[in-house]
Formats: sequence, structure tokens, C-alpha cells
Amino acid sequence: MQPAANLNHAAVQVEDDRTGLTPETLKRAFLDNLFYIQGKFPRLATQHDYYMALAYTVRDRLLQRWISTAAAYTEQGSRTVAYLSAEFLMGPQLGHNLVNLGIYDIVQQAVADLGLNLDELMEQEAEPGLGNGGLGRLAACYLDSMATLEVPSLGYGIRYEFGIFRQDIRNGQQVEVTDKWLRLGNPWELPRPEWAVDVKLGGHTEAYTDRSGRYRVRWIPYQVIKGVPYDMPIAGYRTNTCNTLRLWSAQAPEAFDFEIFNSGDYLGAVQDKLSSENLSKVLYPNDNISQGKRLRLAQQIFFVSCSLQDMLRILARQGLALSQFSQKFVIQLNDTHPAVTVAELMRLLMDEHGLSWDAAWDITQRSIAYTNHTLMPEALEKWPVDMFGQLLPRHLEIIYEINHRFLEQVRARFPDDSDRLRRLSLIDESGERYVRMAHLACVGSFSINGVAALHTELLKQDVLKDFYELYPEKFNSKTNGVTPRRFMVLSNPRQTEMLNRTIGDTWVSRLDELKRLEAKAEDPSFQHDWHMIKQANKGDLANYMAKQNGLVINPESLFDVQVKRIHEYKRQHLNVLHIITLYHRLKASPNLEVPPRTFIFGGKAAPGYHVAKLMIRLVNGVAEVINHDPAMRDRLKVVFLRNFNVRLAQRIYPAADLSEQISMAGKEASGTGNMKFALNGAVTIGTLDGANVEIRDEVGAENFFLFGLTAPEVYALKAQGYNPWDYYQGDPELKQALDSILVGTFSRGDGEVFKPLIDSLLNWDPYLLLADYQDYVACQERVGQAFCDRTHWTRMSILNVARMGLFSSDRSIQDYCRDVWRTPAVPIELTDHAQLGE
Ligand code: NBX
Repeated sequence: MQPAANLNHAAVQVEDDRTGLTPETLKRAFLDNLFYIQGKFPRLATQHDYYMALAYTVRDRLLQRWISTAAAYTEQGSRTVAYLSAEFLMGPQLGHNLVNLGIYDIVQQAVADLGLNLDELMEQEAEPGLGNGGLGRLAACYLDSMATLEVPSLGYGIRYEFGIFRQDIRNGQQVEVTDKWLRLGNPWELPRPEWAVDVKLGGHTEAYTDRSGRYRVRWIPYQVIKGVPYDMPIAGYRTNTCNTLRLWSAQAPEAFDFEIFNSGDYLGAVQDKLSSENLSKVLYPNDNISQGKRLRLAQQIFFVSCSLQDMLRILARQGLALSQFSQKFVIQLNDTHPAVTVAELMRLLMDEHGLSWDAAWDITQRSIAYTNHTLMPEALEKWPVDMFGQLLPRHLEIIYEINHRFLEQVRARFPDDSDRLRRLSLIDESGERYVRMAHLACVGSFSINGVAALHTELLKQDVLKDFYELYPEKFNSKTNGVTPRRFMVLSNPRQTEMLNRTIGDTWVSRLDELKRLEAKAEDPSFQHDWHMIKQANKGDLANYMAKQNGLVINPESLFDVQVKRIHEYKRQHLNVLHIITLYHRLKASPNLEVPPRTFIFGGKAAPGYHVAKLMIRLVNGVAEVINHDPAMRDRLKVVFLRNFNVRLAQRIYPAADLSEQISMAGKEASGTGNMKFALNGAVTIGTLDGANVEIRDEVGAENFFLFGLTAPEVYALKAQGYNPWDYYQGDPELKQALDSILVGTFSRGDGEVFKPLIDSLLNWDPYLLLADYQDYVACQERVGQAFCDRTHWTRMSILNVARMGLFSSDRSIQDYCRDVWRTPAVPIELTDHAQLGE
């Protein structure tokens, strides 16, 4: 569309106040925003008003990049990654945008000149916690890297009104509080109501013959919901690229209200509006477990349909034909949460755009790539066929047809193999019938990837074995990565300054340059400075823990940290068994020579996951006993930090000495916290699981504390018949630790509280804690000894950082671009697009 003729040559002056980067313009812009947007003058303004004024000042400086980027992509018809994810765990935006725009220091100075403190202002921001854990945070890191690498991309997701719950701890137990992150307004989003779309739900389908005599299907829905996009800017690190994260918010469509309104049922119409808005109300708080709720399926089709319709609009707007869809877009599915994309794209192309099955299938299969994030059977999504058909009758028909054609092919390749057909079918018919979303994703995509080398191998051998035999060419591995901008530059300014001083600042976007630090690993003065930085970071965290938990923490103690979602397979309780053992040893032998340790935990449990909640209670029970025991003063402390989120993560990684990555081998797909710790100079104690394997390969076995069974050993032990009782009886220290929990030592004498947890360990122990206990405790002894040799420990810490270059999300994204997406970079020139006629 051309602008109206009389606007063609009109021009807006982009004022200096909205682009200028000098302290003077920044200060003027800040005061201007305080007055004109917040409607406050300094004497009445709150810290939050100041934060908002600063956020708008920064947003203004993003807008020119954002508009130039959109214009360049439109003009050039650039090939674009559509990253579909039910979760984007973005974390606070202000600091990160300051880093990426390269204006952190100057803004810090400007606000200081106004008598304000940048850290305090950043504290005012409500963090967008639109994700559960690793999967959601990975999506956020990937957006940062795509923008930094100038890869055209659109993130598509849901604008949850309530993100992941806030975790409170009362009487040692988790209490969930709703996260009203939008309450005071969100300066980092722009609503785009003009691009709203409708999504249909429920009802039935009808066959009909169109004017050219072709068989067609129309879907008469029971309900229509409007999706309104809200755009967030995603600025690259020191590039002009500013991509978009487009999150959909559910609303009732006016037309629907209107009909009921005319019939006089006004309150009924309002009720419908409310129920429509429920769709994007809340993030499901489960990680690595699928609940099979109708509302969750509705959320999935909602954001998938909105996003695909948006892509088709963009395609048309750029004058491209439907047949060019897979040239314009590559769709990456972040796990199976958006896997209904396969059926919805087919439906849109056939039913709404008149394509034949074959033409639609060709486009669909060429456009979609699927990332798997889990080996946990309970996390594999499947929907009861009845529920699926009631909500998505047309999609179920399409899935049946895909399945029919697919199984025909399988039958041709593997005649007389009905078992294989049953295993591969998109429909699980072993009992109640289910739609298997991972199977739909595998059949409908051209690429299937795991998130670490071991994970991909296990997918090929186990979870997706039949698909690997059928389509070996689709499988590839993409080891996860994390963004050094947020998890080093922003969160660890001391280490960043030292790295910059030593090797220059290009490592921030070329992380392999950290290699050049290796030369310094033996340098005593460098080691000394490195150690002092870790001490200062630990001091900061000690102050935080003093405020939050009322504990006096010795910053000289070994900070032994496990922060991640609470899950049995991640084995936080194995960590606890070691703490109890150490406690018993110190009680029995007060002169035992072990370094003082502070055990730090953080993480949320899914609200319905009772055993995980008990694990939190156990940590707090052990903390209560140990922290109050005078004999343990200066020797052991245990801290559970409430409400682990992105902001808290950024405080913790820089202060860690030891990173706990102790999942049962074969269960953690990759892990990404493991990378964040090591990049901040922590040494890892871990199993050969997920990306730990590759981290150890990179940093060197001598700089990594390895313990535990390997994945093949785990399978072998289980096959041979694992009996946890044998380990309990065979190891007096293990028995003592478990018994002490059972008799109520850590629950004020109540012997019932932890019974379910201990019973499960003694009778079943699916994650082999008891089998790995002895090796873990022995390994922890080696850790303690190594920590006592400060030079040795510091050298390990330096070498960990120096050798972690592979684990930048920039490297991951380059791998995806090269092997899967085939998306060339598009450099952006800043032009004055405020010139309306362009
Ligand atoms: O994805 C995580 C894996 O557990 C990690 O090993 C991996 O590093 C990370 C990124 O690849 N998976 C994860 O976070 N899953 C979920 O949060 C999840 C959420 C909802 C759901 C299933 C899984 N229904």
C-alpha cells in the first residue's frame, strides 16, 4: 500500500531527543518522558516512574533500528526464521537493551547526574517470565543471537497475562503467588490491533463441492477468538538489526458479541468475552510434564493459527505466491507445543486458500523443522482423540489423512510389519486413543534435531528410533548455547572488565576468542585478580542472602550451587544426601579437614508435583537444622533462595564456585545452566549427561569433576534388575542419611512428612540416586580438597572460561542457519524512515 498522495512528501523530524546518545540528550529525553508519558514531575515521581521514563528513552532509541529493519526485510523479501514457541523466558529488558545498544555506561552516568541509581531503576522492572525453564530461556537466547547475527527472524508466542508464578517460601514450603507482571504497564511492547486475526474452535465440518466441482471442506466453528499481536523489539548486540517477538493476546471478536447482543443476552455476551480472554491468561507451570488439559491445547492452536495467518499476510503483502511460502519462511517448532502447525498450515492452504492436498503437503513439509527437548516419557505430548476432535474437528480429519498416507508409505517400505505400523502411527491405539504430537512433528517436518550430541543419539536409538530408521536424513544435532550478552556482560561486569582488559572486547560476539585467556592461566598476578573478582561477586550474593534469608554467609566458603527447576530426575535430593552425610561426618569428627561450604539451592516445583515440593521442603528442613547448629557455624550453611528467575539467576552464576549438574545420565536433554555457570568461572560436578559431555570435552577432564553411571550403565543396571535396598543396606553412611530423614530429624521430629520421598527412593528409585550416591560423595571429597588449593582451583576456573567458547548461542544459531534454515544474514542500514513517502 502506498501512503496517501498528500502524505508522500511529508516528513517527520526524528528529534535528537529520541535518537541522541550524549549524556545531555539522554537526560533531556528522560525528563521529557517523565513529564509527557508518566505525567509526573520529579517531586511526585516514584522510582517506578523513573524506570518507565528511562525505559521509554531506551525504546525510542530502538525504534529507528526496528523500523529500518522491518523496512529492509519488506523491501528485500528476506528469508525469515519463524521461531514458534509456547514460552519465551525473556527476563528483564532494560539492562539487556542497554548492553546491546552499547549505551550502558553512558546511561548509567546520565541517570547518576540526575541523582538516580541505574541498578535501583532496573530493579523496578517486572520481569516477563513467560516460560518455565530451559526451553523458554533457550528461545530468548536464540532471539538475541539471531538479531546479533543479523538473521531475519520473527519470534511467535503467547502474551500470557500471568507468567510463571512467584514462589514464596512459608514454613519451608513453596507457596505460589500469581505473577501480575503487566500491572504497572509494559513499556517494551507495541500493540498491533490492526493485524488481529480470528481463530476458530469447536463445532463441526461440512463437505461441499466448489464451483469447479472440487471436493472441499468447510469448518463451522462453535467459537471464534480474536488474537491481537503485541510486538517486542529484539535488538542485536552492536548491530542495527532489531527483530520482533510477536506475542498473541486473546480477545472476544466484536462480531460475535454483536450477534448475542442483538438477541438481548448482553451478560451472556460479556461472559463469552471473558471466557475468550482466558485463553492467554496463564502459562501452564509444568516443565517436562504434559498435563493434557483442553485449555492448553486451545492455547497451542491459538498461537499457532495466529502466527501462520500472520505469515500468510506478510507473504501476500510482499507480493509473493503461496508456492513461495517455504522460500520466504522456515518455521522452527520449539518442542511439540506448536506441533499442530503441521495440521493448521495444511488447513489454511487447502480450506482457506484452495490448494490441493499435494501442493499443501509439499509446502508444509518443506517449511517446518522440529526441535525435541526431552527424553522424559511423561513430557511427550499426546491428546485424547475425543478431546482433540471436539476442539479441532477439521485438524483431526487432516491428521487422519496424513496418517493414512504416511502408513501407506511405511507399509510399502516395511511389508508385514504391523508392529512397526502401530509404533509409528500418529494415533496411539494401545488403550484410550491419543494423537501423538511428536509423531505429527516428525512426519510433517524436513528436520528433526536434539539439543546436545548425546541427546540426539538417544533420540535416534530410543525415543524416535522408528522415525530414524525411516528418515535418517532428517536427523541432526544442535547443541544448545547461551547468550554471553546477558549471562556475562550484563550479569558479571567485573569479569567482563577483566576479560576486556586482557583480550579486548571482541569475545562478546566471537566467544571462541576466550581461548586467548589460556595463556594467562598460570600467571600469578592474573590468578590473583581473577580470584578477587570471584570473591567480590560472592560478597554481593552473600549480602543478598543476608537480606533474603537472614543468614551470615562467609564469602570465603565454597559456594556450591544447584539452581534449576525442581525435578526428581535432576536429583536435588542427591545433593541433599551429600549435605546430610557431611553433617554427620562433622558431628562425629569435629576436626575433619574440609573447607567451609555454603550450599545454595533455587528453583520452582510445578504446583501439582508433590514429590518435587517435598524436595524443597527437605532442603529447607536440612537448612533449619544445620544453620542453627552452633557446631556447624563457619563450616556448613544451607540456603534455599526463593523465586529463582532470570534476574536472580544473573546474581547467582557469577558468584558460584561449584556448579551442580547431577541428573541421572540419559535424562537431561542438554542443560543450559551448566553453560552459564562455567562461563562465569564455576567448576562443574556432573554426570555424563546432556551437554555436560561436551563441556567436559572442551574444558578438559582435569578441570571437571565427573561421577556417576553413564547412560549405557544406567540401562544395563535397570535391565539386570535394580534394587535400591541393596545400596541402602550396603552403605552405612547412606543408611544413616536416609534414616535421619525418616525419623524426622529435618522435620521437627515428624516422621511422616518425608515418608513418600524416602519410600520412593527405597522401593523404586527410578533415577538411581542410591546407585550414584557413593561415587558422588567421593567426588565431592575431591572437590573439597581441590578447593583448598587456591592456585589450582583458580587455574581450573580460568580454563573453564577460556574453553567455553563453543557454548555461545551465536554458535548454535550459526549451526541452525547453515544446516537447517539456510537463511543468509541481512545487514541493516539505518535510514530515516520517519520520511513517510519512502
Ligand atoms: O530444555 C529443557 C530440557 O530439560 C533441558 O535439558 C534443555 O537444556 C532445555 C533447552 O533445550 N526442557 C524444558 O525446559 N522443558 C519445559 O520447560 C517444558 C515445558 C512444558 C512442557 C514440557 C516441557 N509441557
